[in-house]
Amino acid sequence: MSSLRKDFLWGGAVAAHQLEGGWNKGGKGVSVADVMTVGANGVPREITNGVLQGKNYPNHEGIDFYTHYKEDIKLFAEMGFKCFRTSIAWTRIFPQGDESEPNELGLKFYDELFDECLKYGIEPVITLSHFEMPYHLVTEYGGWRNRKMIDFFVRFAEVCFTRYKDKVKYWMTFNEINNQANYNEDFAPFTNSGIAYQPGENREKIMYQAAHYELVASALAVKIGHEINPDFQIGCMIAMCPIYPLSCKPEDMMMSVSAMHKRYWFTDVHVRGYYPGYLEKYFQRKGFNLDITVEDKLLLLEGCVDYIGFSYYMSFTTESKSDNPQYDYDESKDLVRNPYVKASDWGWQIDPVGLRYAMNWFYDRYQLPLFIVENGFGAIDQLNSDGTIDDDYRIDYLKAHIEAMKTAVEEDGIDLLGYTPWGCIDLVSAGTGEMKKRYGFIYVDKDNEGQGTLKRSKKKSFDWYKQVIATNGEQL
Ligand code: BGP
Repeated sequence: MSSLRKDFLWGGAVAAHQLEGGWNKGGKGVSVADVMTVGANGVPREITNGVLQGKNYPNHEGIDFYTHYKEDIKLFAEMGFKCFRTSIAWTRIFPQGDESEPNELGLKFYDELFDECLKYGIEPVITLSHFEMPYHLVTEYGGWRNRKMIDFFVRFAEVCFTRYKDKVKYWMTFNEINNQANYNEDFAPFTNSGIAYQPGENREKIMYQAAHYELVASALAVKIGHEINPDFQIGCMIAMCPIYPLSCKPEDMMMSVSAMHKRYWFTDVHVRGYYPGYLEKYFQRKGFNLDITVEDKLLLLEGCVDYIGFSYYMSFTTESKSDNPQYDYDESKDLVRNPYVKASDWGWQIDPVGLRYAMNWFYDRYQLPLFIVENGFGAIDQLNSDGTIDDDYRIDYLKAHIEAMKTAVEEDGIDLLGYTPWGCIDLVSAGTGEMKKRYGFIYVDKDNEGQGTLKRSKKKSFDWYKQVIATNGEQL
């Protein structure tokens, strides 16, 4: 007998801008993702000035899910998916972001997509904002550094909730909202917040302000969503990389506590509806006078999330430094290599035990149902001479993580809604913009230069995952 719920939501996860393609079809506007270059060979991705330069933008075609979605969902159904996590491209619904009326063609696309899922009994699990805000909102308003964004986002959320209220039950507001905690990296904050930092600006303060507006927008969306359909389950989406102390030295332990605060305070606000004391003290210490009104605070309390969606790929490790007595953790310089775990080709530390740890951390702190909405192994797949792919490394990674997840349910009593491995079909990488970092059970014939037939084929992991779902996780 499986320890997992009978209605456990096995499935897979993707995001609109990483697979749909059709970047200018059906009245779609230009999103932030549409103007980001490829970051091959460790070169960071860049936001251009919006001048579009052909093949520098692999997501423009993606894997053309926009026209292949029926074929792809049929393959997901064959694996036995109970749910499918994707996002709604904001720019399909509001091409510029600030229009008063939505784009009917965009709305229709998702109607058809969700109907196609439901035809097979696959429940759509929907992220509203997954790294793809309208580019116009960046150039015209400065992205989330501007309070006006709250209205634009909430309007978008309301239109989606109203239109799909009978087709979608599980929602998430902002993908990996806490990735911007690393404000020194241009990529992460930009995609989450649409902020292009100017030289000499206090990035940290801007990040906290932008995050506050996002959290208010999220809370307002949750509140409105529950009014539109009380059965909605609306969650947050947190990028969870637990941050261990490098040693049992008390100072290292404190550094880890502080690092967890810095990276996961977003969850405190989403779940509890108010700012944690440690962050208020931090703002005071730093002299950050943020625009946080009494009305905002009330809204935060009224829009607490129903569950915690999170991604888990790896764990981090940190250590204390003698010149940092207040443990002011900065993600861009305070991470160290964990000597006990191996890493992927992209340096992501592989740590299945960390998933169990993370689940316990969330559940002890919040007692809300959890949903693992991303987990997976990005690798360069090699084709055999007959075109097949033996991705045993992917199976090994997923198997170890599913085992850890099951232990957390079985032995630690954690309430887990589902598991949707990332990139269930090959797609464009968010971190690099490339095709070669693949996660899928389904291979898509397209290379880094954008060449290929887009033909879909099953990898070895396809049948493996099918059997995992069929046995509700018993046969791994
Ligand atoms: C998460 C994002 C996804 C996805 C995944 C893998 O951070 O939510 O969009 O891309 O990571 O990352 P990458 O594509 O860089 O391998």
